[in-house]
Amino acid sequence: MKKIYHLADTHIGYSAYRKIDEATGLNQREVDTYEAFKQFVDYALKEKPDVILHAGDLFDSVRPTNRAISFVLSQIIRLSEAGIPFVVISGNHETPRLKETGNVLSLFEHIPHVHLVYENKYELVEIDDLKVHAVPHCDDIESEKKKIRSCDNNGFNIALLHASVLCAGLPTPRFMMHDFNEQVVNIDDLTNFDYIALGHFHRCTKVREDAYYAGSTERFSFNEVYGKRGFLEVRLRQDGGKEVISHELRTREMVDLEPIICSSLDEHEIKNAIKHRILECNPKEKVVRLKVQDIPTHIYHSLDFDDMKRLTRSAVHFEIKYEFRKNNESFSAEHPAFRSLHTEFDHFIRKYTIGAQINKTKLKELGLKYMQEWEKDSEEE
Ligand SMILES: [Mn+2]
Repeated sequence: MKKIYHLADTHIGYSAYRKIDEATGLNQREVDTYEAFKQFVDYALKEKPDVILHAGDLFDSVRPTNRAISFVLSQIIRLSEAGIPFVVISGNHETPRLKETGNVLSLFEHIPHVHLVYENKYELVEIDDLKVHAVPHCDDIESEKKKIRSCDNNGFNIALLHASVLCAGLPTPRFMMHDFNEQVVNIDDLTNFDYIALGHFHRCTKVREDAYYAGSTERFSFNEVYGKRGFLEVRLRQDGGKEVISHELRTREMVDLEPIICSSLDEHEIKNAIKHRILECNPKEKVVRLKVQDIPTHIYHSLDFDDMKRLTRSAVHFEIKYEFRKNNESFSAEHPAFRSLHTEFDHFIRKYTIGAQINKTKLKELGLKYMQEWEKDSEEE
């Protein structure tokens, strides 16, 4: 029996939002991605798989920081010292557009038991009786993939790719990330493999009986809220039997709250709904998004941003996204006292004589500019 760990899309070096991890002084989300990868390595050292396959996007960018590189190095060395073979292909995130830039993965050459595939072409990596047919992100992934031939011998054959895949029954590429330089590859001709280990799509997915996306080890956007994060354990038996087990990693909670639709709510109800949603989700240590849809601008301007800031302070990130109601500038008698600051100011300038030398248009522009700056500041604080 062969025990293989398949992971992908660790995106080391990613960082987001403003929250700083107190222990390290580093961006909290950057630390989170480190933690997820370290958890995986800890697990591997304990369970000792025969091989680890990383299906690309080990790093988040072509030029990760020294800190990110040094972190990955320390983890790869732990695996190397334990004698666990580690195969990694370059994904679209770390592959440079220009070859002369050089690939960051090349730094890990010469570490025992580490196999790096980043040369823009198909390569075969052999580890005992296991053949890993590796296709990194490359300019012409379709033709590189065609070079793969499963060698029918006594050993095991695995294909390792980083792309959005197409296959029979899936007429359109369904595993797109919509990020830069994304490649699409058809896997219909990849038959007679014991397993196809895929990277790029961040949600753990069985594409075909023999082909899986491991998914990412952390969440990198609100599109990735759903589904567990972790890695796959693939057990291949000599008789051709196979078992795929998913292992979840502990990651930070990311929540996309049910949007508040303001259409049929009055000002009081809108304010209550926002407060209620915030308290209800218990934002402590979480990454949260709340959409407030169809909110009239004058109500938005009367929100208590200081109070909302206080209520969401314990979150790693709490994002409130406002979508404003259109055509709401015709204020009826319903809300005479709650016109927005903008409207009041505009009204003031038009109605009153402010002095013969004052350019009203200029004054209005300046006033609006300061109000916008102030609003922006109070949102950012
Ligand atoms: Mn990718």
